[in-house]
Amino acid sequence: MRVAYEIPLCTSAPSVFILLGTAMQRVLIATSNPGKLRDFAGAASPHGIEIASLPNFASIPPVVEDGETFEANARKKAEAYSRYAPGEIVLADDSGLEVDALHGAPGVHSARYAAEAPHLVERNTDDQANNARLLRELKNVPRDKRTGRFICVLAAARDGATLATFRGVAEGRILDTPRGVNGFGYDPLFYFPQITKTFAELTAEEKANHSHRGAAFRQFLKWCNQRNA
Ligand code: ITT
Repeated sequence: MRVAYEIPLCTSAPSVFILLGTAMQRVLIATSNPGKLRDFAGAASPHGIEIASLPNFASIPPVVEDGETFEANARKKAEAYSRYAPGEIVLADDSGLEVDALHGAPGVHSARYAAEAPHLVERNTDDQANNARLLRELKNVPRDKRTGRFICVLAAARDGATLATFRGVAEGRILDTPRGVNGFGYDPLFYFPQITKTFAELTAEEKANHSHRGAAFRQFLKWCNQRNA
């Protein structure tokens, strides 16, 4: 007989189960980006944790991401979406690429960088167009000046209130031609010197070991453990 009973991963999170002594835990993520879901799954799997999309996410009205910081947008998303899963801890991230030679752009506008006025539009532009704009903007910038970083701010909220936020950073360099077919967004242009590969040349599990999102997710897990200690 399989017996399932709940243990608190995060206080009162009812989606954590022990099945026949094997910890199987589930974390709810609110995102419209399948690439982010894959990244979270890659970060969670070594810990025996399952990532689940917020139920009926596609039918929930999207949050307008008009904050000036990653943190403001991450909190806004997590708070709004957590109202659709009463009593559950819901995670949402806001993330993007900051390029030094572009004074931090595309930054919080990373998902809409190909738009003429990225700060004025609400809809995301597609990854290829965003990458093409990035390459255009960096056309005359030499290799040693193409430094930048991915940033991910992950917010955990319950019933419309943020409980905590976690920030992860990955430092790298922007190539002048794409490399690799995995990942999403700017991954094919983001070269990570530590492993001499772009993020698009990594599996989801490998990316999680080095990425901004993996780092933020590990901080979330640590926070959960501390709350339960
Ligand atoms: P949700 O808001 O629904 O989660 P989104 O794609 O709109 O999905 P963001 O507003 O946080 O998410 O925008 C993040 C953008 O930054 C994303 O669309 C990519 O262009 C870029 N980005 C963030 N993390 C990335 C990563 O790990 N690899 C490549 N590009 C990334």
